[in-house]
Amino acid sequence: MTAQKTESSFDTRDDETDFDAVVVGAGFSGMYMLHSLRELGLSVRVYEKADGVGGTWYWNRYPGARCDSESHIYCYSFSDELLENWEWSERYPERDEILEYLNFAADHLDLRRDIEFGTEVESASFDEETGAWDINVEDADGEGDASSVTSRFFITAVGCLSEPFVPDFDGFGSFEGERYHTARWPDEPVDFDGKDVGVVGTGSTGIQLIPEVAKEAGHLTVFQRTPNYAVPARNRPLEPGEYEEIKQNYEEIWEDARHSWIGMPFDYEGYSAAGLSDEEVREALERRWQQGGFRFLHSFEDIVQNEETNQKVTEFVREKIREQVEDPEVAEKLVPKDHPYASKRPPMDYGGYYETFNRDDVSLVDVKDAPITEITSEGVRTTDDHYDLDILIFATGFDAMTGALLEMDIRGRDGLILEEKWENGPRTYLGLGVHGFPNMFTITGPQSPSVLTNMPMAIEQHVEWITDCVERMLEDGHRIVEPTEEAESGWVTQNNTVAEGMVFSEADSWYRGANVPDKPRTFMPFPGGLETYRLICEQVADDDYDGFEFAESVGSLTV
Ligand code: NA7
Repeated sequence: MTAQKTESSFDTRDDETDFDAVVVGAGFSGMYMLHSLRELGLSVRVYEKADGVGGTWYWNRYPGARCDSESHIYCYSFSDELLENWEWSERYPERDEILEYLNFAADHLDLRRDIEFGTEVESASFDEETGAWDINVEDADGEGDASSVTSRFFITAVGCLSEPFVPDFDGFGSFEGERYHTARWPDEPVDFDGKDVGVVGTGSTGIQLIPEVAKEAGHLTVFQRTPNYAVPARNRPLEPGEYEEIKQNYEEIWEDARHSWIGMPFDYEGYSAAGLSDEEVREALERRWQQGGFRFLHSFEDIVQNEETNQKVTEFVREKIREQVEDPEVAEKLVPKDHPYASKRPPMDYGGYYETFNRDDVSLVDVKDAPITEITSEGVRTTDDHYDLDILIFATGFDAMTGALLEMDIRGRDGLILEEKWENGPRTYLGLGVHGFPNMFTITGPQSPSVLTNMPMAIEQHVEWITDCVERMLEDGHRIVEPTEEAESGWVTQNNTVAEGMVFSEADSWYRGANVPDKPRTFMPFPGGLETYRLICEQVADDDYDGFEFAESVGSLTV
């Protein structure tokens, strides 16, 4: 691997570093970060573990994989050219189409020349003497030589759901059939025809996958620990002319999305269900249920803050689940009772998820009552029974938000190890930077809105904020930027306090690190909404980057 520094229009002072910025990851965020910094005149190198762009959408190629954000808002808004030259085919974009879109964007913006594919960042450490990051990279397949480069800025664009989580079941490796994790699905189609298939996990992924597998499998056994509240997505092809109309209104659509709660330009049915009659609530919810997808979450504005509203919505969804399942016993197993609606990430139903359990060739096994004790050579054993399987699929999610960051050995000033600093949970300022780690930015990092939003909106806001900050540094001749400890502590406290008052604290979710044993329990995304967050970030920048310290060298930081 060779490092080449291209000419920068700014005096970056240290022609000694190989790059002005190293970005880790070539999904939505890494691609836009590369483009933005290059526009600024910086030399940028992106390292990407996969053999192509796409991030999440490169890896998640399981049957039924689709984005829950509507396609017309699941794309970059920053480039009119990209918007004009692309057309989505369905209301929700299917995985292959998103990957095609990202490849189109990479070509259009001529990004590939600065991306090194099949290359994994192993470690990154900040060198106080040079004021630069030393970054060690390796071929992702473990073959080939390791090498290292230096860079002034180290920017993580690793995504929030990138590190697959597989429970540590006894006998895990002994299964002699085919075994898959949804986020590491093979390129070639898996043949389910006539096979006994088992799926562990009924989160958003399982709910997308299960109806698809059921169509082909000889018999499907679903191992469910916690039932979920799936709302119909109501996917459909976009009508002729529909996309043209969207294009004409894009300015307004983006404006609404940017200044919204979750990065989606949808109106609410009403402010609160509290105080409304049961009939009024029901009518409002029914309208939203028919619209489907995240529009349902927009039924009432206080849905995650107000217990009364939330209870009404929760009850409504429970009833809807019961209506779709013929066998009342199965229906009761599918109705969540231990957490309220939206306390976990609300999944979407694309293919008749609940009706799938009306099929004779699908069975539901409750592994909360009778947990999985072992994976055997022939299938899955629970405390109650053994299930013979030809194919076993883990739809068991991710070590979310921190997993991919901590996969790298990141060390800041004084050899501070990020994993040790985050021993009791992530600590960031605005989810953008970490005290002790100068010139490091974390796109959609913990304690930013990220997974609670339509991701491209959160990503664009972060990339643009980082770009402005870097530009300001270059203009003013600053070499180092780092959040202060005080600002970081304040932000962590604010994040936790806001979350405590919301419905999120009532579920053991991956938002809180609860799905991974021994992971610290702390609410990781910023729960206050994208618009509030955006205003805070703008205010910070307007106040001379309040909470960040700029310096000419590490030695002149006051920390
Ligand atoms: P999730 O939402 O974390 O779902 C994982 C599922 O796997 C969930 O049903 C878990 O049950 C189940 N699971 C995990 N460990 C076990 C064990 N040990 N036994 C049985 N079942 C288990 O991941 P997804 O991939 O579906 O979705 C992640 C996000 O990707 C999604 O929210 C979107 O934002 C996109 P549990 O609920 O923990 O009882």
